[in-house]
Amino acid sequence: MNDEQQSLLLSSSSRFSPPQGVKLSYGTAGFRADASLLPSTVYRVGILAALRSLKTGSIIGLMITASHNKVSDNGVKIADPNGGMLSQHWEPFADALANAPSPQHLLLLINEFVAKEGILMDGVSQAEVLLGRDTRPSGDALFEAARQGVTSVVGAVATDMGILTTPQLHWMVRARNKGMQVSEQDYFEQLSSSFRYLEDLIPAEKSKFDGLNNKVIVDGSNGVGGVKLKVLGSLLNALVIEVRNSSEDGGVLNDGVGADYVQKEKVAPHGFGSKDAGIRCASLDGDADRLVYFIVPPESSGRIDLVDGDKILSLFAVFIREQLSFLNENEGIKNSHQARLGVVQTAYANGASTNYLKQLGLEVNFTPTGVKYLHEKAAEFDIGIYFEANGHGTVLFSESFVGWLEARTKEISSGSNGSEGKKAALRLLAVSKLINQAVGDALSGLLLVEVILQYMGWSIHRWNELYHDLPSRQLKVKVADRNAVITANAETVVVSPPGLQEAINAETGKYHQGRCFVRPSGTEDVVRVYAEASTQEAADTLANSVAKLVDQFLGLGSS
Ligand code: G16
Repeated sequence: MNDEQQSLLLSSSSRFSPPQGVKLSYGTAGFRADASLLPSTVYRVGILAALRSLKTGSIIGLMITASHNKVSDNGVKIADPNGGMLSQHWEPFADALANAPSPQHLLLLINEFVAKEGILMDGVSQAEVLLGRDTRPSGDALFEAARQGVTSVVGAVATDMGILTTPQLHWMVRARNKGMQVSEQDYFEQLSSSFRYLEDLIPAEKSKFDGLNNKVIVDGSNGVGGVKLKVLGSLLNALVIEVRNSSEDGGVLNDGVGADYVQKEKVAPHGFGSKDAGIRCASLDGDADRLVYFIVPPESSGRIDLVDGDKILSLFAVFIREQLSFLNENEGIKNSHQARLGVVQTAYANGASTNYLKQLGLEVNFTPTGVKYLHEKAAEFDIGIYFEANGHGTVLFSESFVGWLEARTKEISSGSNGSEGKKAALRLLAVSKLINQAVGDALSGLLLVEVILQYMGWSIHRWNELYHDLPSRQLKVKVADRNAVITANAETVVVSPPGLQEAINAETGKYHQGRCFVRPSGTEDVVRVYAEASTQEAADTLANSVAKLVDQFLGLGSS
């Protein structure tokens, strides 16, 4: 690092002092904390993003959001060159940077890291970081911190992409690194045109898309997703998307609204009630990377029937499996290819969903919570579908399989245009363009759900009947140090503190179909408890008993 670079880093970092007495960690999805604690962290992540761009020779994304967290929180995460999450290999460096106590320590860390990674900070190499932020009021000031972080690396440029959903930024990073010049309009164009194309491929006799069925009402969590969904909806023909709780409506972000609230509490978000009975309803989270559906019953109890990420995964799996079988049955297609279809879930997946997927003959894999883990596993298949129960997920197509599909559609372009095999290949190709391949995206996920329901001629009730969820309950427990909980086996077993897992086992054993696990959250300062059992009462009691155990072993004495 030359003198000019050193003095630039020293002078800019002295403007962003780290908060005292706080240890920050990159966590499940980047750094998250009360926004007032974050300027120095966001500034330093700006430096990291610029270094990552120098190292990879590619464009990097930096998103300022705390997604489902309360509005006073904010956060920052990195999108890697392929649009996915930051390489886990760089997370320890991110942690060290965020917690460096002084500009001198920061400089030392950067010097060591660039030497180890062979990063050229010669002022000649160019770097570019795309910056996005959601609608949180703290976003503007943190954006400025990020911009100063990026530009304190000589040769690095920060490009303001404006207010975006998290998946839009990931999509743009991926597309830019594939050599495309992309704007937000291109994102909307790609999603809406693939959706319309898929609609055109629905056999006339299958579509029952009329009356109430052409409408979906979406809770935007008072965040960025609602506004973007309105734009997307205006580009569609038959589907009517009514958005409520958009950030323009004056409500508080994630407060009594949003996918996290709806999925965890299993109640209707603000603004929804028995008047909506019978209509498909959906909910996005604060930065629109999660999607769940729900049904409001006719009586106004506030309770809903939740159609969660597991059911979205199941719907996608049924559809894709059917298309693959058409492809394989089609005699016009040469070089028949047994595509490997795999699904990925976490321990939060309802046991009934896992049984259902296995009965379909699918390979079901489990990873720890966190899109970074699920995505990596799903990428091992020709088509990998991953979803967390909380509604975060997508479908990945391998490049070789997309190439194979493209070749097949050309091969059979003459003579058998209308064959189901060709249509299946065209449908799968359109799905690969509609669904966000970079990361889970509530907007593209919603369009895929909608077009598959049209294709199947299914109501949300029919979809919800694919299987019946086992009753479940999730709780949060405040503890002195959540990182004292260490888990193994995709977070299903506690290995520390000693004795806690045995106590959980003894409690779980009392319940028919009982299943329970605990894990430290990577986005909130809590330990999460998940319990499942044959009745709701039993699931609630099991969750409460285990929350008390967590409190006994680790707690503050107040579960
Ligand atoms: C993030 C991650 C998800 C994870 C969720 C909750 O979602 O991207 O993979 O499920 O946090 O994580 P935890 O239980 O560790 O707090 P989001 O939508 O908040 O970005």
